Amino acid sequence: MQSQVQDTPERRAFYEKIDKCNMTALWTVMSALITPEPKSGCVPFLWKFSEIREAMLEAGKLITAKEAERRVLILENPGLRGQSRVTTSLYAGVQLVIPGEVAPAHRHSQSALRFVMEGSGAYTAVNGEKTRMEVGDFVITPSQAWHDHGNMSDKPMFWLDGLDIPLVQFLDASFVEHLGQDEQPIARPEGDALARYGANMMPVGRARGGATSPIFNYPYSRSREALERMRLSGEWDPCHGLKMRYINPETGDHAMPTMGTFLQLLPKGFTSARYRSTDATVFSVVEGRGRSRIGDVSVEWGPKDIFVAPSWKPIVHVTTEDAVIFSYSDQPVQQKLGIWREDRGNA
Ligand code: 1HN
Repeated sequence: MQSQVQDTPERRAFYEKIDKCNMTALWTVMSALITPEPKSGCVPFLWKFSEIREAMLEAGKLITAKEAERRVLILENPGLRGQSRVTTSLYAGVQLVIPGEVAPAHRHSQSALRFVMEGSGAYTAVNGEKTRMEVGDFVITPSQAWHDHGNMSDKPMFWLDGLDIPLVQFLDASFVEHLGQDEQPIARPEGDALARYGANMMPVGRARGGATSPIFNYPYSRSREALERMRLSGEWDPCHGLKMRYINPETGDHAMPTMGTFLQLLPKGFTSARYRSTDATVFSVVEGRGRSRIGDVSVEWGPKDIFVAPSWKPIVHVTTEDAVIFSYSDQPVQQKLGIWREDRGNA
């Protein structure tokens, strides 16, 4: 590290003088601005689903989804408390929709992802189309898309919400509107988007070309089947096992412009090669058990647990069962800015 610039009475007097003019000498802060490696308040942490679930059911007795607008408990990184952040750039929360409830229609500039943890058959409507959700489904609400949720099933539904809130906040680009009715008008039959864009084909005609994938529900049944097929080849990545990136079928780019989303299979008894990257990542376990060493912290995980790895902290996963893990990060943003870095060691 660069040595600290010497303080002298003359210099200190100068700093105080320019301070009154809203100026600061770069040489007094430079080493904090450009660090040799990422330096983050974000720390590794794991939330047990059993604890989340219990708190959520208690919240369910305290407030309706309608009054709350969204009944969500925010997962706050212990190193970033009070900021509604799970990582420096991203938000995570767990949402509960009880049978018979609706979360009213609104839209905002923040993009949102849902990853279903428990329940079956609750729906979300996005841009005039409804989709019923099952465990492991990855569902997208693009920036400025109207969305409302409802649960016509007979069981509570829990899902993980991932949003780019801190990123949008940083850019001072937040807008929200309320539709003024619980449910948005439905204009397309259920399954329309997946039929148009989810069959390795796309409609011929006027180009759509949005920043977000036109598919807004990537069903777990399909993604899981792909992973199971792939394992037959036995081609495991030393760092990631079998890791798939959700894509926008129109472009091959990430499914969402601000959040990269992934699903990976790690077989029983797998120890991953040490890996680090500059995109702090939120992991949501679907199946299986194991533990992960993140920097010098160890977390033990099972189904539905959620854990977070900060930027550039080395990660090693060890499984005791076949495991399937969903994850998201700000990787697409960093890649577009040309600053994303990964370190696979020698793997
Ligand atoms: C939001 O719109 C949802 O639509 C969930 O389900 C969580 C957190 C902050 C701001 C908006 C949703 C949210 C949110």
